[in-house]
Amino acid sequence: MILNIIAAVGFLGHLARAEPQGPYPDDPSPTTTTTTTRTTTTSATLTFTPGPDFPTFNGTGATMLRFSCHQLVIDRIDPLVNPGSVPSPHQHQIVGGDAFNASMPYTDIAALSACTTCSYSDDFSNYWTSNLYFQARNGSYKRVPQAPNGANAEFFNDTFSPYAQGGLVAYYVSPGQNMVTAFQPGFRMFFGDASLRSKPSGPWDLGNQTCFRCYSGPNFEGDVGPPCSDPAVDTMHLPNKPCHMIRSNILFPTCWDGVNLDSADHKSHVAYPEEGPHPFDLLGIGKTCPPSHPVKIPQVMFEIVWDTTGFNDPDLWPEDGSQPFVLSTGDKTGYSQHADYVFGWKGDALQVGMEAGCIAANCPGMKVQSVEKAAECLVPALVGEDYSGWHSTLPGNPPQPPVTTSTTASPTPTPTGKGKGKGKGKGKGKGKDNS
Ligand SMILES: *[C@@H]1O[C@H](CO)[C@@H](O)[C@H](O)[C@H]1NC(C)=O
Ligand SMILES: *[C@@H]1O[C@H](CO)[C@@H](O)[C@H](O)[C@H]1NC(C)=O
Ligand SMILES: *[C@@H]1O[C@H](CO)[C@@H](O)[C@H](O)[C@H]1NC(C)=O
Ligand SMILES: *[C@@H]1O[C@H](CO)[C@@H](O)[C@H](O)[C@H]1NC(C)=O
Ligand SMILES: CC(=O)N[C@H]1CO[C@H](CO)[C@@H](O)[C@@H]1O
Repeated sequence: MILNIIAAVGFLGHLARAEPQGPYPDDPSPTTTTTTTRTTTTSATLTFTPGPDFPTFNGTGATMLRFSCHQLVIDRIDPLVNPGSVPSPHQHQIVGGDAFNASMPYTDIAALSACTTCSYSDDFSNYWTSNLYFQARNGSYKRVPQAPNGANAEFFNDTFSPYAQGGLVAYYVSPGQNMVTAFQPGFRMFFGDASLRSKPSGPWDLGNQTCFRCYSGPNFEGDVGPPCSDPAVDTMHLPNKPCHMIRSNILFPTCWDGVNLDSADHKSHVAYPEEGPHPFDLLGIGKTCPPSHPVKIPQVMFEIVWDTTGFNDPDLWPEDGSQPFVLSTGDKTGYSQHADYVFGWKGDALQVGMEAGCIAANCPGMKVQSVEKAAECLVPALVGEDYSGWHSTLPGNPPQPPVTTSTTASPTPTPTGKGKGKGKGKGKGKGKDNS
């Protein structure tokens, strides 16, 4: 069964490349009792039950909620790392409930929200990440548009993701029934370090927790396996060659101390399993949570796709052979990619979802809304910078760490500059791609 599931994950990638169509869940008359077996290139087999309502990994009870959240706002605030700062040091793209604000109380966010941009309409959480910019040879920056992640939409019975504007795809994984505990109201966590400019040194290699995938062609070509699993297409740094699109995947730790909704660094109340960070393989969340963090929580992953096709003219790329993309942190390496999570599912909706035994965007017992409805949910930008067209600096001209910075000692971004930092050399820390 384990092999079957691993193969299944790879198999999802094959679906995007127009494999012969099978009895997928939205076929008009699914054969409810037929088990479909497919052979993959790994020579393991995939066994899934196509109907009647949703795809499952047969017999395992594993759940993978996979759903999109449309853009809520793009703004330079960060209620987790820089609460109350308007503006915060760098720009984010934000999705989820409309209770999002420059600071957010440790209460039930769902109760404060009137709407959400997520397709699971009981999810009023807020999720945010940095944006990607292109830097032209003359030094000017332009934001790289996001692309909807329509890959495998049929398999997931997902009528939302292919039409979402901006935002991200969120994943919540449980390896089986009653195996994870949903987050509590007020819970929040952070992954990454906005000041990193080189591969982090630390107890774990985080290469299977954050990566960029370089698609080799249209229609998600090159999507050959689970995120951060294939060194041929996945790198922890920004790809050093032109890609059709670039996808960023960021995974959160899967163990919680069971007590604290947050911690000073927004990280130490959660932890990795004793055997190390669990890759995204649908097998779940790791075998053994450490005694300090005994509670298994769902494995949460964010996925963002940027359409870089408009920026791949070699004449526009830097003459020194480096790559031209830069995160809104001011980082050309990609190592500063980070993700912010503020839990806000209504009532027990997330726990119900984690027991659904379902791998889809429409799991049983869970409320969904249309992408049109989700798009109506907006919050005003508090800083309100113009981020369209060309700009001589990134929003906030984020202060750059020294070129040699390579540390995990300081887990939170160091800037407290509240948008100052004008006149800092933005040329620092760039140059060739690390690898
Ligand atoms: C697919 O999703 C729609 C909602 O978008 C739902 O009404 C329908 O029942 C789902 N179909 C299957 C086969 O799961
Ligand atoms: C955001 O916070 C400010 C200051 O506390 C408050 O006045 C405002 O109503 C909040 N907005 C939302 C949408 O909660
Ligand atoms: C910088 O280069 C870009 C891309 O060639 C161009 O569109 C933009 O107008 C230039 N900006 C300035 C200030 O020259
Ligand atoms: C993921 O990373 C952890 C920590 O380095 C490692 O123990 C584990 O083997 C990795 N998993 C895979 C599938 O590479
Ligand atoms: C091995 C196993 O669990 N098989 C199950 C696959 O799914 C069908 C339909 O739900 C069940 O009837 C089988 O028992």
